[in-house]
Amino acid sequence: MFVDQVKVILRSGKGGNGCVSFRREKRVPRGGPNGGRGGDGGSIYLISDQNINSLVYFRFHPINKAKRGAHGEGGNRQGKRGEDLYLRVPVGTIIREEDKEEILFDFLQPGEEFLAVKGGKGGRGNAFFKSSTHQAPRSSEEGGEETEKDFILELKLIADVGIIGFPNVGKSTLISKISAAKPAIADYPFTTLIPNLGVVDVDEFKSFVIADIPGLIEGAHLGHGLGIKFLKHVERTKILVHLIDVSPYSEREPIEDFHTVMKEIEVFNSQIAKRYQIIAANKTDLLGKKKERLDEVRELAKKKGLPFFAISALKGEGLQELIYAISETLNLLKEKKVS
Ligand SMILES: Nc1nc2c(ncn2[C@@H]2O[C@H](COP(=O)(O)OP(=O)(O)OP(=O)(O)O)[C@@H](O)[C@H]2O)c(=O)[nH]1
Ligand SMILES: [Mg+2]
Repeated sequence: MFVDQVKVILRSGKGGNGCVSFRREKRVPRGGPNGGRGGDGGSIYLISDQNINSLVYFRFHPINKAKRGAHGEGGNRQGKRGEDLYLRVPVGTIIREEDKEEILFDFLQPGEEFLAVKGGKGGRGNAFFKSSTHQAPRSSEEGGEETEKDFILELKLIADVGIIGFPNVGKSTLISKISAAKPAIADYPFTTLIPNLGVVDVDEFKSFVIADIPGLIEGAHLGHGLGIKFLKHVERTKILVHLIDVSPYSEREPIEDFHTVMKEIEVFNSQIAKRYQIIAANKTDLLGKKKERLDEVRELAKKKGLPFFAISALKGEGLQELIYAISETLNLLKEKKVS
C-alpha cells in the first residue's frame, strides 16, 4: 500500500504542577518553602529519515501523544520531564495543519526536524515565590497545558529531473505535455508561483518524475523575480533540462539567458550548477526562416559538450526524443556510467 496522505493527531504533554511544601525537620522551626517545580511536558517532533519511504506508520498510529511532566515535590525536587517524542517521516513529506493551505514544513533533506507541538512548561513550586517580605508562600503554578493539533502529512514525489530556465520559456507547457500535471500556463513571466511535479511514462515499465519551477532572472539570488528559493526543489534532482526560448519574437538573447540562469544557480548552490544538463531549445514552431537563435544555442551546447534537443512544447514536436534521452541518461547515471 502506498500511502501518500494521512491525518495525524499530535498531542504534547502537559507540564507538571509546581509543589507547595515546607521544610519540616526537628530543630528547624518554621523551615522555609521547598516545593519544587514541575517537569516540562514532552514535545513532539517530526524528523525526516531517508530509511523510511512511506507514511504508512501513521495510518496505523494516527494519534501520538508525548508524556506529561511529573509534578514537583517537596525538598526542592523538580518533577521529571516528559519525554519528547520523535516521529520519523520520509524525505519529501510536507506538513500542513488540517483545513489550512499553508505548508508548515517541507522535508527536503534527511535529518530535518520540525517541532509540531510543544510540551507545556512545568509550573514553579512555592520555593520560587519566597521573598524577603513573603517568607512562607503557599502559592505555586499549575503546569502549562498540553497542545493538540490535527495535521495532514503528505508525501511528495521527489523529482528526478528539474526544468530550469527564464520565465515564459515554456517550462510549464513542457511538463503539461509530457505528464499529467496541469500547471497554469500563460504568456507572461512568473506564471508559475509554486513548483509543479509530474510523472512521465517512458514505456510500460519505466517512468520518471519531473519538476517545473518558477523562472529565474538576473539577480534572482538577491530576491529579484520570485528569487532562487525554489531551486531547493531541484537540489535532489539528477538531471536538469535547461529550456531556452529560441523564438524570434521573444526579444531575448538565448545565450545571455543561459549564462544568467547558470550564474544564479551557481550562487545558490554550485553543486546544482555541475549537475548533468540537457539543453532544449523551445518554440521552434515559431522559427520560420529565422533560425539564428536556434543555431546559436546548438553551438553553445556543442561547445559545452551538452546534449541538445530542438523542441516545440506547444506542438509536441521533439518531445519523445527528449523523454528517451532523459530516461536513458537516468539509467546511465544509476549505473554510474555518466556523471
Ligand atoms: N509557439 C509556442 N509557444 C509556446 C511554446 N511553449 C510555450 N509556449 C507559450 O509560451 C508562454 C509561456 O509558457 P509557460 O509554459 O507558462 O512558460 P513558463 O516557462 O512556465 O513561464 P513561468 O512560469 O512564468 O516561468 C505561453 O503562452 C505558452 O503557450 C512552444 O513550443 N511554441
Ligand atoms: Mg511556468
